[in-house]
Amino acid sequence: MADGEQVEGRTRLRIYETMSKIHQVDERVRGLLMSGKIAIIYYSPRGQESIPSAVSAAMESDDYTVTTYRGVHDSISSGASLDEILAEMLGKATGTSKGKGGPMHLSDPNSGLMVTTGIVGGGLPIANGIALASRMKGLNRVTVCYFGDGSTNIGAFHEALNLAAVWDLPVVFVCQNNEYGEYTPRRETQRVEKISTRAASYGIPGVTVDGNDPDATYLVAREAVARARDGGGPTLIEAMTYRFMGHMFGDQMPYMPSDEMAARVAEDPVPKYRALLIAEGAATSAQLDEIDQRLSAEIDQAVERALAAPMPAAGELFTDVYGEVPA
Ligand SMILES: Cc1ncc(C[n+]2csc(CCOP(=O)(O)OP(=O)(O)O)c2C)c(N)n1
Ligand SMILES: [Mg+2]
Repeated sequence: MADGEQVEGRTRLRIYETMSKIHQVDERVRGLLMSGKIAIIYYSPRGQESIPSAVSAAMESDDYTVTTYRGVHDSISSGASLDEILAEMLGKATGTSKGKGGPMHLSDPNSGLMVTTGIVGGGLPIANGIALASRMKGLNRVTVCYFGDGSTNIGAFHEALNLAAVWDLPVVFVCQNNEYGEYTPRRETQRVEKISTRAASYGIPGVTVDGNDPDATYLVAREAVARARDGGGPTLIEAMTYRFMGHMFGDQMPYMPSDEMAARVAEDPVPKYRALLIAEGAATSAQLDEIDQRLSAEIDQAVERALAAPMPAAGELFTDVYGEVPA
């Protein structure tokens, strides 16, 4: 990345649009939960919108995404259909996996959203496999694998980084470091200051970036994606961020200091990026309002369709589960 390089206006608008979409979808989902209209397990990505919005702007549309239970932001960024994402979260027949996956298992291979896993650290070895398959098939697609800071204490993280390094796999490992794993602050489970330093153990580049700065994140991701595509192997990106809603919906967050939370919420990446784009003349406030309103209408319709969609029929229980339905 060239020092002081500016991100193109078009790319910045695309990033803003994805951030706004994630933000608004999250608000709708939490609204439905609070009103009791739906009852699902939900891990809000609120506060982390910027990371996949920026990273996906550096990807090609047929590149692959692997993510976790806290992954609705990553899924939206991957380009998967919002209708299908929402329907799957509600267990409906019109969802990405016809309602059999649920909120923790969103996958839509047609749009490159390959895996969402609830197994902490479980996505990394799978990302390696997808990257290897892409290379063997000569597809030249890059796999972006998102995971949390807590995942970097799991053996699979270390094994996957090592294997990706020795095989020069076209993977970009993106750690969304939100400073907490479930109900435990990171400093109680790791001695390393920066998770990116762990890349040195495997001989690959490791970069820490402010994940709530979309421009900086985009530039770092663009370099890592290009390196992976050109056969240069994997990169570990540590994108610094914060969770505004705790671990899962309903978390009262007693273990998160309120002054720490207040300071981070004051730096909310969504309004901050909006203000930056306006201040730098990259967009007018009317232009951004128009984007927000268009998305709002789209999301309302997608929510209505997901709510109205049918549940899977009982007779579908074994469809897509077994090659041959057991007697
Ligand atoms: C292998 C495994 N161990 C433990 C858990 C329980 N668990 C679920 S989420 C979580 C915290 C993970 O933290 P992090 O990787 O930082 O992701 P975040 O939730 O902050 O996005 C844990 C320990 C799990 N799902 N899988
Ligand atoms: Mg975390």
